Amino acid sequence: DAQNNARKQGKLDAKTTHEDSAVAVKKYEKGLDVWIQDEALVWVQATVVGTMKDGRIIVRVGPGQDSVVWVKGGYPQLCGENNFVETEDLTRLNPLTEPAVLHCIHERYKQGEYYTTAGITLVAVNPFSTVPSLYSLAKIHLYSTAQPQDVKELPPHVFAVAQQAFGNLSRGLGSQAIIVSGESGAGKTWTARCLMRYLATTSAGKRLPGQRTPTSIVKIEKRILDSNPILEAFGNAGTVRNHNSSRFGKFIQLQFNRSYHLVGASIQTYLLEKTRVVHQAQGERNYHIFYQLYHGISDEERELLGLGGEEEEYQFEWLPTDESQNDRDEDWSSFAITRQAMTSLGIGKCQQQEIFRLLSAILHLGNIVFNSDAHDDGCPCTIEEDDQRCQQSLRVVCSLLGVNEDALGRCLTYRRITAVPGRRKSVFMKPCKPDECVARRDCLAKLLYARLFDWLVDIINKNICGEQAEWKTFIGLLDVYGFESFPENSLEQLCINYANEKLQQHFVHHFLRAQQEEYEEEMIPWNYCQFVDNKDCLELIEGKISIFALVNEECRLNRPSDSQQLADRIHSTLGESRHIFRPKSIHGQAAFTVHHYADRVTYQVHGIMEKNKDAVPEELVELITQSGNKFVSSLVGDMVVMGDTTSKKGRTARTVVSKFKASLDKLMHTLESTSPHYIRCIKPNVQSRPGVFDRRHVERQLQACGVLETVNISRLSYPTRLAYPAFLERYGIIMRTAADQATSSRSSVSSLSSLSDENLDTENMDPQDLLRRKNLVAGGTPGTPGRRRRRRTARRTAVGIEH
Ligand code: AOV
Ligand code: MG
Repeated sequence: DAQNNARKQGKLDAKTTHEDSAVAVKKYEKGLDVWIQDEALVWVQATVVGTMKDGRIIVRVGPGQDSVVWVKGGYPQLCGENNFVETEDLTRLNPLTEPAVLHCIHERYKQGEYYTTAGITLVAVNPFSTVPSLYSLAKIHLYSTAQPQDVKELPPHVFAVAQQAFGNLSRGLGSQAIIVSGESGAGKTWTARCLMRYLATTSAGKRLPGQRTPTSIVKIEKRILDSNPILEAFGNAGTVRNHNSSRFGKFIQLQFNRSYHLVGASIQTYLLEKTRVVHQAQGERNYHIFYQLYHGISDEERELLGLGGEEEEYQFEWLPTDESQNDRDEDWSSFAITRQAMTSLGIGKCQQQEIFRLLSAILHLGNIVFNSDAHDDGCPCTIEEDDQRCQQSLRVVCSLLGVNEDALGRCLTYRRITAVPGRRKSVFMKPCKPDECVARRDCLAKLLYARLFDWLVDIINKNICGEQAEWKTFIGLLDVYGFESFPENSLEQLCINYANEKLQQHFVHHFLRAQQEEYEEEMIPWNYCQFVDNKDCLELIEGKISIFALVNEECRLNRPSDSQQLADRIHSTLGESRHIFRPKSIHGQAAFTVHHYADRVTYQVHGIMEKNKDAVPEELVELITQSGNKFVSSLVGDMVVMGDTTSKKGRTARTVVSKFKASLDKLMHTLESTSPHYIRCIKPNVQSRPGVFDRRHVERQLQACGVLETVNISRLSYPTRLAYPAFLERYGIIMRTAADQATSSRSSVSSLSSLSDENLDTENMDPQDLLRRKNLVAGGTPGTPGRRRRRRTARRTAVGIEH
């Protein structure tokens, strides 16, 4: 399997594979413990009974080792001797293999150990239950008071990562970044919150004895922490995967002054999922804030906002209730927290009312429906007059938004067409079809909500940002959506997966650099240039001639979108790349499959161009700009409309992918200036239940978040590291004479690692033990490429055993 993977990635040539398989078959001697693949458990332990001439291996599996299996293909991997529960760092597994990694995380999970280190990464498994001792004050104290050199020795924990970052910062090592990734519901936001709380609390505590934390610092800490409930109320929603799913990406910079006090912060957000405001899939909810407002508002306010009186309650199309996720009391108490946080962040009572009015207007917009029969008769579409709820909502929307009923009606049911026949420009209004009216209504709601969200982020930033002169360094916390692959994938998934490719590239570079430095320090020759990163895949997505470029060009041409034509252009222009191909399963459909580092994902072209243009009709923007409500009109004040791409002010409206790429480039640039730390969050089961560990699901995530890829890269170099004395203690028994062991540990190890069968002291050993030791010394994992290409090399403090 490892060979197949490596070959796919071009890391292994056919010759090496052939040589390795011959060696591999020879090595499966009787009695050896191995991992074999299993449908449900991914890998199970088995014992070799014998090998067949045709290369098949006979193994025994099962609790009593009672069932015998012939293993074809996919060579079993050696088990080695590991204490999985006590292995706090996956890279210390011996040998370091994919099954061992999965098994180790599982065994630790069973014992309530949710954190495990993987070299420079922390793997965090979501317990899906509150474990008070995990985040107690005592724990905070334990990590925050540890000496910098001792933090690494403490059990793996998010606090350890935070403390290392803070320790580096306060030792003058410059800005730091903690990159949290993982799939939806894996615990990224929870982890980011934990990190923020830890850093805010402990950095304020960093003062001389007897000195009090200045009030200004306490205030800024509170404000920074208060940004969380606001962003989560407006940017999180209940989905089928996570009842508190963040529908935007977030990078927070915690800013520190010369004395390493937290003096401010800034927040950058990425790609809010606007569609959710107007469309909620089965079993999903709209943004939390709508429910909080609906259930949390007082009766007097309820009437003022047009949300119904004490007795009557409006039903809103865009406020679906899902019984499993509905909790009025929680909405009520969360609303109090959101309001309190807004006040703390300088959003006064009046502004809060404006926000609530806007939210109510958006909800009412969803109840506006159109008279579809009219259009069939050749008459223009109108807002439904016979529907009482619709008419009432129309009045409420107009009153709350400060716009005229006729003007709104006209905007939603007519579109402006600018024609330039010859040299004369003429403008006329064309009645819209019912589905176009609905699209314009939805567009208005999305525009208002997205602008409100940006406005909130701006206000928060203004209130938490430290004076530029005051702060010197920062710790960045990145909480972005993890890799996504659904049955249907569109522009959102392409952007999300592109972001993950970028972060993976950043990780691989950092990881390889760290390895290179370590090898240099140990004077071990190792050339990391032979490892390919995901540059080609990134080039395919964002390069000069790329998917993004082709999609943008198609949008610029401003012609009716033709998905098939774009799909064909993508294939004919980029087909040379080994990262793109035509999907087999949905033949004939306009789609393309990208081979990402984590998995292959098929993207449907239909809808990509519209989403990329994200066009807002000028008429809608004008309507809002002319609103009698200053707050509402200010939201779109500086907007550039994607029409014929140039606004009056000469600025060009940019497409979604261009904006996203630019913001990501900026983020990568910022990350480059920091020392990164990585936390990979793992969701142990899809049902979000405590105590359930679905090995296949976890394996898939380890693959997607790059942990297994890291293991593979490690295996291609020196996956097993032992200090000389530990090596001798373990394998010294196979030295022929005691004199051999009496020399320096380094030279003993050197001669020991070049032993052959003839000079092994086999008579005094248990044959099983001898077999295991020989296999471990000679190269634990069969079938791993590169084993013979490199010399065995001893390290100054440890040995690197090539596999
Ligand atoms: P996400 O941020 O990774 O998903 P969250 O951080 O929202 O996931 O976590 C999902 C849920 O898991 C939380 O609401 C908690 O109930 C629970 N949880 C996570 N970590 C812990 C923990 N350490 N201890 C206890 N419970 C935890 V998404 O934003 O959907 O990509 O989009
Ligand atoms: Mg989240």
